[in-house]
Amino acid sequence: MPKQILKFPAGFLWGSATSAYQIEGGNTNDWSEWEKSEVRSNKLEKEGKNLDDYLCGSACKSYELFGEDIKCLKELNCSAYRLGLEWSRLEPEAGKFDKSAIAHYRLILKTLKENQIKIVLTLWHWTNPVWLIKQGGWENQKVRQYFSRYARLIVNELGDLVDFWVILNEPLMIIGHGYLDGKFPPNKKFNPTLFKVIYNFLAVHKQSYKIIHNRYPKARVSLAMTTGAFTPANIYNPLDRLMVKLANYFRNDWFLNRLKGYFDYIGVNYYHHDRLSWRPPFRKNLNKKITDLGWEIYPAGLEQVLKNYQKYQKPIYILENGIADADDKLRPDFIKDHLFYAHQAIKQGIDVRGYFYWSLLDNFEWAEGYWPKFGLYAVDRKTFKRTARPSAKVYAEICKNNRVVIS
Ligand code: IFM
Repeated sequence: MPKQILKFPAGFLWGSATSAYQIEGGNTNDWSEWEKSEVRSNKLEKEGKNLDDYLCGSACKSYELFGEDIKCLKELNCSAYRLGLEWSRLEPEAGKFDKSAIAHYRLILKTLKENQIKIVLTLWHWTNPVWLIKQGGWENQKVRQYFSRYARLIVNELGDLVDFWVILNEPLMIIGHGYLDGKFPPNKKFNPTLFKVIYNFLAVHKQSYKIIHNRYPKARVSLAMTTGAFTPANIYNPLDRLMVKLANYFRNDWFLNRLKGYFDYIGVNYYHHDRLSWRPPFRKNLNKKITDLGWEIYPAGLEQVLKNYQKYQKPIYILENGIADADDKLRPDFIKDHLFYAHQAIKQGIDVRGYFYWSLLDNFEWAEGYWPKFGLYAVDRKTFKRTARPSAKVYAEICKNNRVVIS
């Protein structure tokens, strides 16, 4: 292939993404409690796993070491950072907010601003205060009232520093893993309460959208969608093609359609591609190239997802895209190849305005623990020292020059 230089539009945001629980350390919430539960430890023991690798514990100590993280962002020439707040830290008891936690988050956000880094702030990225879980968590309608109280606090205390809001991160992942396959807390399998949870997610999103907009009418508010690209296993088979239509609708559109009028941009998280067949086992991936987690690498799927979202006529930000690749052998091309397809979308007039690599640091990958390495920076689990991987240099060049060189 001849060398290509892909210029991105002026003002395109280049960033990296993290979430509070996965990097902060020292949190107590539904996840930390589940990680320590007997059921969980027995299962891990049976599988011969080292329990410590599956306890979030100190994570990357980013609550204290946020200055180090900002140094990494500067080294990467990032113009934006997507980070999250930990609800359980801010409201450790129902209705009682921790002033020092608010002040601490304010300090983090102010330091980002002083470093000319735009802030994309996530209010909820899967973890919940224990007091909420004791009342039924997201299955209880009261979550609507509780989340509004939390959202109001954030708007009042931190809202002046936020550039982009993400109310909920990938709510449908919690439906899939929390209520269908049981991999994530509350570990329910094929449980019909998932419908209550979905409707509470929708209501919470709408309410929070209004709360933010009442105070900041020009705010840019959305959610991060867990998207998927689907292709038929046999393009000539109408049933395979029907499967693709259904999968695309339920994964990418159904939830968003219900929020029309309540998002100012679309937040895209893209990791997954599936070749679908109407016959069990339904998924027939070729898996020519896979990540350490076994996920098929399919950069063209990003263009497909972006094209699908054009119909909403809103700016699109790719809020997560990344790879578990401990050897860092695949990551440089992974990033460039995905950006190639993002650029293809832009060339066709799709309004893509930013890209955030997941993740800045190796962090706690939920039920998988610490072994998957998504970071542009490796984190030493004893000293917490951050070390740039070679791919960090590749990404830093892209961010600095606002272009990708494909050779
Ligand atoms: O680590 C997660 C993140 O919390 C949500 N999106 C997918 C990432 C990789 O699995």
